[in-house]
Amino acid sequence: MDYFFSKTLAYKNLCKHYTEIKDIPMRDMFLQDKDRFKKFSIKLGPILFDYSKNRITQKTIKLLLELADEACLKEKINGMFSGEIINTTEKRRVMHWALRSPENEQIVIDGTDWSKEIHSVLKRIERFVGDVRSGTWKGFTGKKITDVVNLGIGGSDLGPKMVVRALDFLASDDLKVHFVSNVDPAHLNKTIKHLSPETTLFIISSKSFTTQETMENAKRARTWIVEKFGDDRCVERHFVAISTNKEGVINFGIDPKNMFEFWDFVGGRYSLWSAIGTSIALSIGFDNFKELLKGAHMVDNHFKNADFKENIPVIMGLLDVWYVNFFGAKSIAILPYSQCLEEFPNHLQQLIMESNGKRITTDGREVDFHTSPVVWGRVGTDGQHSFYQLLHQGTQIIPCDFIGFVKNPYNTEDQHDIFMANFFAQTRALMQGKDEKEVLDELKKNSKDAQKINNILPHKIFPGNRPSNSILIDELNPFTLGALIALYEHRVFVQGCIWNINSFDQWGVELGKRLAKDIIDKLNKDVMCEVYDSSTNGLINYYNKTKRGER
Ligand code: G6Q
Repeated sequence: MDYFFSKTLAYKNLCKHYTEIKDIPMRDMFLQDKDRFKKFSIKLGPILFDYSKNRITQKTIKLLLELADEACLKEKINGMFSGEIINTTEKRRVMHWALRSPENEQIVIDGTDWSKEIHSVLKRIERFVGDVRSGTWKGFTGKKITDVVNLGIGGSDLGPKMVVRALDFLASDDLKVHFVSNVDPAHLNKTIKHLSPETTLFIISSKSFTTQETMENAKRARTWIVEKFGDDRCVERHFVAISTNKEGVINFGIDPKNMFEFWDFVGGRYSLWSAIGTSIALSIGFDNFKELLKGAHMVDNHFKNADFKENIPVIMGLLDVWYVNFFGAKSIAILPYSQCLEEFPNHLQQLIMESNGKRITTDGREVDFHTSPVVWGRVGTDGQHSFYQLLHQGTQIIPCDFIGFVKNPYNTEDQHDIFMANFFAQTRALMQGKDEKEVLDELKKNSKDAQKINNILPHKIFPGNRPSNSILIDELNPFTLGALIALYEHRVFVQGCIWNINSFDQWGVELGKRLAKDIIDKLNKDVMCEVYDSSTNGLINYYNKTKRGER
């Protein structure tokens, strides 16, 4: 199939449609159609997805769906769910969805029933989690584990950390879960400062078991533990590994019986559902972890089976394309109205940008259009007192996702109402804006001074017409969180299919990693470094000299 996004008929039609629609204010669209909310919202179990505050008409959706057809989106979805090797540059299947399939659903590929493999690891994790939480698993000196430290980075950190923080209200009081990712020694030091080696268990989470940051932290953690007990046998009681690399785990000195495996068809940023989620299960219990998987599975079924018009990830992904490629949006903001989802924007940054921040199509051509937007965000209402100014009156179009819950897990109803009133107010204010006449009327009520009014008038105008999605969920629990994450995963897939890029490799992180390995040999040397450009040489030489105490 010779598919190139910007050469499609649908692209042409959308360009034309964009010129028809670009100046129409959403406030007029709402006035003209009382059913707009009904027409542009989708309910999926406990999730309401309202996309009516977008710069779209029914024709826009029709044209975007034509684009999906031209991109063979349906076939591509089926391809992922039937285990095709769609990560072509790494020659891998993409099967994170399989990790959340129920035990009775067979997933047979090349003669292997992956459901069996996956559930057998899950059962081992269940036993392990039960043992640690109940105190059956003991540290080297026979004490119960009170602190778990997950050592991992990128996909082996961001997802589990986000979930653990989000569901903290379900966490056991007797077992604290910490995350150390950075190779900055401060990260590990600050974390273990108040911990006791006797009651601390480290989980080395690394798909490859070669990642510099994680391995350095793991080595240092090992020293901390071994020095305390003066006996190598303590490693067995204080370290477990999660990886696809059994040999690496054994070489580190961890008995494979203390290793939980996963597979190369699970990408790092899609791995929280695998053994990489062990820290989640330790924190909230295995039954709750299963609920997380169930929520994601519900969304997998929805994505696979729902008509595209009613398919939340499909609509989300197409709207991203609409704004990035036709309105020229450069970024999207993720705005959870939930303190519990504090880490959600960070997780999505990796999920979206590492997946689709690319410029070469799956058939090796360079794109002549933009791909992934920059993803950023922060919980409301903190963001309101920080960057919302730019969202309302800045010069860029920044589509926003508002995410909130009807019930607050901390049961403080009145305060939660105040919180959610802000959510609803912001989406309305962004859409509606405040035009010159409205501002003028308001100013005239308070002052008769025409000069003063004229001076302040332009500053008080809000152009409005700023798009947002609202995702309103009945309550935050493992099931709904699993579903929410999976919605975004599939949204990313939809974007990738339309742009025809491989959302599952990440070659862009390689160059810097390699260079760092090269540069480490140049540090702490007496000879001047001269092999790089003058800036890099200059920085290295300054660092070496200053470290030696020279000026
Ligand atoms: C995610 C990326 C990347 C990866 C980390 C950690 O999709 O591949 O963020 O998760 O580099 O890799 P390891 O798990 O192999 O240590």
